[in-house]
Amino acid sequence: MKDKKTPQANKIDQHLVNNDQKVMTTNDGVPIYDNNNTLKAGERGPSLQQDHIYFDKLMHFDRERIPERVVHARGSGAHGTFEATADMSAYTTAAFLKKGTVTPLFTRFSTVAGFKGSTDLARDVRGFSVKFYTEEGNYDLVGNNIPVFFIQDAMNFPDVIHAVKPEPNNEMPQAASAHDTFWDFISLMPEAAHMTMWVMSDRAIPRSLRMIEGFGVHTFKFINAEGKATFVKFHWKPKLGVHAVAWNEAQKISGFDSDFHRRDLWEAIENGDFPQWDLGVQLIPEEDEMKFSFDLLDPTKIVPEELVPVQIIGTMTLNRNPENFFAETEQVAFDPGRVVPGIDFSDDPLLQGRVFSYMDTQNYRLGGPNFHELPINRPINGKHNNQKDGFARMDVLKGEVSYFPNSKAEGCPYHAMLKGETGYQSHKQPIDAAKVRARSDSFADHFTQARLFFHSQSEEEQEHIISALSFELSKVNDENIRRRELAILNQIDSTLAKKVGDNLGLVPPKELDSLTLKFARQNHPNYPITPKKPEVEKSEALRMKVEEGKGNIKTRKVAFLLDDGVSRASVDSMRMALEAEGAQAVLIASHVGKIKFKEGGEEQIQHSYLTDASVCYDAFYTPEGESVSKLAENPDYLQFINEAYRHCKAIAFAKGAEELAAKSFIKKDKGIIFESEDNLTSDFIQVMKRHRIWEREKLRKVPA
Ligand code: HDD
Repeated sequence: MKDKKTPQANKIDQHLVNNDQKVMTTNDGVPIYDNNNTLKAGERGPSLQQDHIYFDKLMHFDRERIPERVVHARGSGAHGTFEATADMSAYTTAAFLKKGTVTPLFTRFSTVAGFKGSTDLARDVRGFSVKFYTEEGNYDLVGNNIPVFFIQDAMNFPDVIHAVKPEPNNEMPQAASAHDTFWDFISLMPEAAHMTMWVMSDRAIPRSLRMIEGFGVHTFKFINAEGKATFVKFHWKPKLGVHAVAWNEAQKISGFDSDFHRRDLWEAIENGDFPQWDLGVQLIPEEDEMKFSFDLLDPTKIVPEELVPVQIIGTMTLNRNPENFFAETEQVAFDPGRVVPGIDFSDDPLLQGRVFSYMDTQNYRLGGPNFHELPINRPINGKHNNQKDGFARMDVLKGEVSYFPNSKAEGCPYHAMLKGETGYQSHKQPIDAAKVRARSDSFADHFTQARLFFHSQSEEEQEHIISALSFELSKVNDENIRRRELAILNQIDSTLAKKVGDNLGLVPPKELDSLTLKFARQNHPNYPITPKKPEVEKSEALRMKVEEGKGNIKTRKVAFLLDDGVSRASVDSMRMALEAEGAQAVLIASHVGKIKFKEGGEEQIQHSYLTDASVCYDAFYTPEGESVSKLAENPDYLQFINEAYRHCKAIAFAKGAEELAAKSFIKKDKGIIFESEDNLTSDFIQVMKRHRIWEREKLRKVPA
């Protein structure tokens, strides 16, 4: 499975360059004799202008960087496949959704605000883009891990991005929304209220890219063979569950390993632990368009799963890392406008605007109109048209004809209708309207679903949202902005607003700020408009918390904290139990290289207290042996377990190692496993399945 070559992989393989046993050449293939010295007039003399070998090398080097993506610059990608598992033919003609079809794909995950080299653990939305290389051309599903967006109309996109990116005068802060301009904008845009709740929730600090959901966000349309449309919402559901880290932990991971998510994805795929997501759809008949309390075209709204259930229609597996980051992950060009027959756009004004922006940005970022010819972007069924020339054209068009209609090439390439074949046909949606720049009042309910989200969270998740908002707004300098946002929070939930207000030393205003109202009334002159009664007031599907007895520990990283003299038996019994559940044991000692066991024998290890930190692991185990007395004197070890305790992780101690807990801030709770009191391996695994003991946070905070 690991090396399974899909048709897309074969396309890329044609361009792979293998330097094994090859002499180094210039870009024209001339063998290079000396790659160390420029051409000079004498050994100590000036360099000569005729050094074409040096110029060839530097000219290329000087042009190695291309503009990074204006948003979603930081990302990681992988190849994989999608297998359709349900019969969707009643709704769509899309060939890749025919039951049993396996389609190659490339997926790129990203953060939004940070630059290309910024930390993976920023509090931010995660991009979730999938390019399906279908038999009918490329289909791009360019979504996020949050099912709604900040704004309703594409016209505001540059504004929200300018507000969240580093401020233009001093280019600070990097990859962070905790600053004045972001909250200034958000507090003037009540339509952002719902997305704000999501982005302040644990969804914005995932444990792994393999543990995020994905959403198409907008309502799209499926079109069937009769030309009938059905509204559709897309969902990706990760097989590993949805999990987050703690905020204090996220900040520290950013220092210890700012590639944390990229590394996690890469290593999982290298190890053969292929991440998988089910693709789900919510289907809404066209006739039901106006049936809901919210507008289906409004990208700040979800369709609650209790109202329209998600049906699983296939599975994505990521099973191959890119050969070359730049050629594939950087040059891949996603575009929500790339749709295949059977899929069409709804009139969501954000989606409509996106259809222009992506093609435009790729033309700029990838240097012209031939970016489709880059190996990662090529459709597997080939492309045939009369488009030609332009910068970096790679295809060599044969013959004298580059126009249509023609007789000289027998009308080829012909358009499908000429031979009565099917091709892409847009949904024949009737339109009879006046041209206006305006917004429908059906988009004016900004708080009902923000409330739905907040009220659907567990108590711990709600506390995290309150802390996140308090953190962010504390970093805002302008008190008017803080107050304006508190007024918005007060419209969502008064306890939420009060708790955040207490942390800011402010009483939340009852009414929306006059400036917020002024801007809202530009879209809706009668704002605020009484909202319709929602169909659903709480949705289990919006929670991340893992229920007792559910979840799994596959691919979780467990740190074995030890030193020379550790008992091999104590290490191996736990290691076997964890590996049987698909988790990984990582041995950490005061030095890398060989560690010596109490029973004799050695093992080569890669990690030490110098190189690693507790924040990069899911759970902790201290085996017994002569190592225990060494760890008792090791402040790095104590830092490991104190921090693990603070971040609500499972921590286990073998019988002879339990005394170490007394040296730390740890107090026994159900996440602390003592071999003398608990069933060491099975209780440890059981606690890890719940991901975190979040309740510990409330009961006891410790310095770490
Ligand atoms: Fe966007 C990139 C997702 C609204 C304009 N967007 C980009 C990427 C993702 C999204 C995942 C990264 C693609 C990759 O991995 O290469 N964007 C979204 C979602 C949105 C959204 C889910 C709302 C539902 N975006 C949006 C709007 C506009 C853009 C309204 C402009 C009108 N987005 C862009 C862009 C980017 C982009 C400027 C930057 C790099 C790129 O396209 O390829 O065109």
